[in-house]
Amino acid sequence: MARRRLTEQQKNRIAKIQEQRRRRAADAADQALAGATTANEQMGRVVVRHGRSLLLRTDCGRDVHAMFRANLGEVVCGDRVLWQQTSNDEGIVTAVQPRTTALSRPDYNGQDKAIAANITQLVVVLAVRPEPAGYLLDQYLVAAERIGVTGLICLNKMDLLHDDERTVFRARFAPYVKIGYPVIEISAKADHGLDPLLERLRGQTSILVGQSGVGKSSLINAVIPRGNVLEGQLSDATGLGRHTTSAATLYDLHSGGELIDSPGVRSFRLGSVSRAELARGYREFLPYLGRCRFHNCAHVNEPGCAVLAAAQHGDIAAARIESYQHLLAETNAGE
Ligand SMILES: Nc1nc2c(ncn2[C@@H]2O[C@H](COP(=O)(O)OP(=O)(O)OP(=O)(O)O)[C@@H](O)[C@H]2O)c(=O)[nH]1
Ligand SMILES: [Mg+2]
Ligand SMILES: [Zn+2]
Repeated sequence: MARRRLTEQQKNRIAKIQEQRRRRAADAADQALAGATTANEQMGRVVVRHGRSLLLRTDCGRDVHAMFRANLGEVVCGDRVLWQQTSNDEGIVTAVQPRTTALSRPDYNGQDKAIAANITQLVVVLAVRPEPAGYLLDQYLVAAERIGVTGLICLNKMDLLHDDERTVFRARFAPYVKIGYPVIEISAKADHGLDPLLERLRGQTSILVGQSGVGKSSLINAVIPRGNVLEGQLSDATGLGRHTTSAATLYDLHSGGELIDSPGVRSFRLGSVSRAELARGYREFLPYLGRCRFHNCAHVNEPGCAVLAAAQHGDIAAARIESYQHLLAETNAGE
C-alpha cells in the first residue's frame, strides 16, 4: 500500500515537472518567434507594384525590392507594409497595414480593385487635348467624395491656348469653382503655374488621375527632379496618349507631400454605388438631400424634388444634374 502511494505521488510530481517544462519550452518558442519577427520587421511604403513584385521605400528613404505572398491579398501603390530583409536590397512583405483610404475601380470581372492606397487628395488632370471625355471629371469627383478625400481640378497644357481660348476653356469649369473645388491652371511642359499646385500638394498624398495623354507623367517630371518618368506621345490618329504609364507610382515631393502618377484611362467606372451614395457624391446636392417629397426620390423627374427645384432656381448647375442622371442610369444604382 505504502509503496503504491509513493508511486502515485512520484507519478504526480513527474507529471507536474513535465508540464512545467513543456510550458517553459512553449513560452520560450513563442518568445523566440516573436523576437525573430519583430527584430527583423521594418515598415515600408509601396512605391510601385509589378505583378507579385514590389518596390518599397523604407523609413530611411532606401528603395528595396520585395515579394509578397498571395495570401496577403492585393498590395498596391501607397500601401504601408511590414517587411523583412532577405538580402541586401531585397525583402519579403509579411503584413499590410490597414488602409485609411483606397481609390478603386472595377476590373474586367466587375470586382472593385484598388489602384492606390492611403491617399488624401485626388487631382483630376484635364487638358484641352485630348478633349475632356464626358462625365469623367464628375465620376472622379464622386469617387473622391465617397472615399472622403479632397478633390482638386488641374487644367494642364494651358500653353496650347490663346488668351480668348483660355477664357472659354476656363469658363467650362466655373461651376466647379462655385461648389468649392479648386481649379488650377498649369503647363507642365513650360513649368508654368506649378507653385500654386505644389502649395496644394504639400502635406498630402495626392494621386494624379485622368485620361491618357493629359500630361500626368509630364507633371511628375516637372516637379520631381530626376523623376525621369516615361512620357507618352499623343497619337495623331486617335488624339489619345501612346506609350503610357502602366502602373501607379509614388514620388516624394521636395516641397512636401507625396504624388502618385497613375495610368491614364479612357473612361473611369464607379464601382458598386448606391443611388444615395451617388447623390451624395455631388456635393452641391447635400443641402437638398432629405428634403424631397419622396424619401426614396431619385432626383430624376419626381414631383416635389428639392434637388430639381434647386436646379431650376439655378442653384445647381444644369450640367451637373444631367451628369448625375446619366451616371445613375449607367451604374444602375439601386436605392
Ligand atoms: N503643350 C503641352 N504639351 C504637354 C504638356 N504636358 C504634357 N504634354 C504632352 O502631352 C503628351 C502626353 O503626356 P504624358 O505626360 O505622357 O501624359 P499622361 O497623362 O502621363 O498619359 P498616360 O500615362 O497615358 O496616362 C506628351 O507628348 C507631352 O509632351 C503641356 O503642359 N503642354
Ligand atoms: Mg503617364
Ligand atoms: Zn429628389
